[in-house]
Amino acid sequence: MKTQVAIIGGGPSGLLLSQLLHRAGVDTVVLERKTKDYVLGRIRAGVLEQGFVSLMKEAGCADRMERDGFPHEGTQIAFGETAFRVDFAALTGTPVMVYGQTEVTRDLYAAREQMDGKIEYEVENVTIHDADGDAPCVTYAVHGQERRLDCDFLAGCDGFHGVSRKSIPEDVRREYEKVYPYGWLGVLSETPPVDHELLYSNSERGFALCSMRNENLSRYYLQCSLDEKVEDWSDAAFWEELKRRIPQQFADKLVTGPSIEKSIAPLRSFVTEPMRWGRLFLCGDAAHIVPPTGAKGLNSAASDVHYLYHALKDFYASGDERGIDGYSAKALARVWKVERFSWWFSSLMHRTADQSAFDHRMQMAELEFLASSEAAQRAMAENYVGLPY
Ligand code: FAS
Ligand code: PHB
Repeated sequence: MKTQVAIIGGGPSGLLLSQLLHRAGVDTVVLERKTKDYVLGRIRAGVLEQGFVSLMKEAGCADRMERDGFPHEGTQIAFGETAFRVDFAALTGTPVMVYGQTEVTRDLYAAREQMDGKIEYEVENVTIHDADGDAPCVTYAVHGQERRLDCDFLAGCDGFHGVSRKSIPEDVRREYEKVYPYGWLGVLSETPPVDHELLYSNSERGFALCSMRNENLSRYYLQCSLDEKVEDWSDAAFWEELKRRIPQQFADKLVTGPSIEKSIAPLRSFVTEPMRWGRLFLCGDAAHIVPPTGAKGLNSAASDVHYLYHALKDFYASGDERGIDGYSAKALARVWKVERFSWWFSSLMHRTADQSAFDHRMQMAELEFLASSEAAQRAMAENYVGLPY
């Protein structure tokens, strides 16, 4: 089989890139390791930057998001019993969109199917060949049947555990990593959100986040230690701890109920450079990971897709290679700013066992400054709503 762009990974990055390129007349094939239902079963991001919303509109996939999504013009931040609001609309003129990654992925799959986009599921043994040559290809198997896909370019959209990044020779790759000494225990419950906006809370017992998917579907997170297991946490224990980590005014109105999903995610910051090797381009989690505190994982995948889509569209339209030659540097310039914000916000909101009394005072002073300074809140808001592409 032959295509113009072989896309490895059928998560949000791969699907969005495939949809955008298809609408621009560029042929793609998406190779996905899992089934569609498995991919849709993942509970992940919940907050989209305006840039992502615009990209979904450009891809012709934003109708349901615009109908069912919730524009949020601010967020609440709490430390101890103090809570304050960062007003995105007043400080930046831009809201964010609360709409789950699961729904984004559902919309993208629906759009691909509507355009008869080529997606191969349950692929195995995906191997990239000749990425640094002129005739790259991918070999793989489906239900034991060996296949080969010849292509002009390869997009590695296969996430942190995929094969694309590792296909770049170790002596070419430079990797940067910070592993955080805590994880996030997440719960999804069919209960009304505790407030109409998100609440990020730094308490002496640890971080908590109150988020949502819709008026009767709430998403909550608690900072947890890396040796904890989901089975260590009953629903009752989770709700009890959450109430102790948010200001009383919110705890008093928290509506609890049975969890319909419960999981623990480790937190890391990670970047690989370069994001291009020959005809292979890395996108999204295949190239970089952020702690979810700043809601940037999915959103930085979107900016990579934006850059790569325009680069490949220009190449096929006019042979212009400036976009593909500049892709890695351009994507990484934004990635590193997103990494900084995600690291900063995580460091500000989480407590660690090795935190000295001085470190704690610094954290409290930074929160007091953020609570009282419009300039500090504007800087935070500019990063949270999304830096320009
Ligand atoms: P993805 O990992 O989503 O998709 C990669 C796809 O490639 C997967 O479908 C995988 O099955 C497939 N694949 C892997 N190896 C393959 C192979 N060899 N061959 C073919 N296919 C292969 N971000 C936020 O903004 N907020 C959050 O709260 C948040 N929570 C998260 C929780 C968890 C547990 C994780 C892991 C991530 C979370 N993220 C969050 C980040 C997440 O949303 C990612 O940024 C987003 O999924 C990135 O999308 P992709 O780059 O498409 O990678
Ligand atoms: C979520 O709703 O899953 C979510 C929202 C904001 C974050 C992280 C996760 O910063």
